[in-house]
Amino acid sequence: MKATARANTNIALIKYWGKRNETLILPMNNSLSITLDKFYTETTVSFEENLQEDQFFLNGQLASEMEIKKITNFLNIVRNKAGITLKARIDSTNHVPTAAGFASSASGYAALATAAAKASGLNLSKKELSILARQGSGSACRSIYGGFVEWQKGEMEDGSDSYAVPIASDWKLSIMSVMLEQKQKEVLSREGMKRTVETSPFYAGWLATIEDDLANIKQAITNRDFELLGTIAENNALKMHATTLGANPPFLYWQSGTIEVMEKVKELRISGIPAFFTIDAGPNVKVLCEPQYEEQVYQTLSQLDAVQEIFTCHPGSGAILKEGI
Ligand code: 2P0
Repeated sequence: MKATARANTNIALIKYWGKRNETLILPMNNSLSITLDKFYTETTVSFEENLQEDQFFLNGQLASEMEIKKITNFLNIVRNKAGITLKARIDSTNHVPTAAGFASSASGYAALATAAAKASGLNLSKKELSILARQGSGSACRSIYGGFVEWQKGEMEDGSDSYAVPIASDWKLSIMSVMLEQKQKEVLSREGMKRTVETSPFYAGWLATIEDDLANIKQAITNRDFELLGTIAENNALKMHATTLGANPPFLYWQSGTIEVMEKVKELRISGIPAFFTIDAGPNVKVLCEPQYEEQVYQTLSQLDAVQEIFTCHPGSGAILKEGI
């Protein structure tokens, strides 16, 4: 009863921001992401007879009690489904630079769901795996698939229609993760989105624009219209961050370096290089461009003092069980 899986991180172009059900992790809005090729989590799950409790080792270290509790809650969903009571040993390795601002919870829970389902004897479809991964961390449901992926929020109260679906496309965009010096501790995305839903008067405005953003960005993907894709993604990210300023207490994920990178991206556009930014729940900036401009974008952004490192990524594959299992 042992299995190993690998899942990549993803970056949202239309952001998931806000839950309508915190226990089942059901979102207020659809989101759309690209699964990346470079950063991933690899996880082995082994259900064993002689264990009294679940054990969770992250990067070779025994995880904190809080992390183990979260994992146990998640494994209880798997155990209930599989009709087993065995405790598990989990070994997880994050190949995600911790400060790069890529959510390792997305790759983490996508890999855990895939490995735990297999190890428990369940034979789940991709859709079922996406529903399962979602219950660990919302963005993880998108990492089950590769390339462009949409998380459909669904309408049902039990979450049975809230899962990710792949969007057929082999468009090879470049996603550059621009890493800045981490200055202060952020409001965790889970807390940040909750506070925004509950207190920000701008939240309704955010929700009102999602449908159009989604329709337009899907059109852009179909037509390989990079200008349109970038414009929608940049605008969507700015709207998400605007909601945080209206929250009570207010918060902002940006630092001065964040704005410097945003300005530089605009300068690149003025100089004729199509590049657009998106930002998640942290100060780092992800810059989108087409592969032929990668080098110029990299060189230009590297010159900024605030920039520590730039990781260039491309669309990658969905979660997989490792061979031999
Ligand atoms: C996203 N983020 O769509 C958005 C944009 C952050 C900003 O998904 O509470 O770690 O575990 O469901 O998935 C980060 O949120 O949150 C996230 P939970 P998650 O990528």
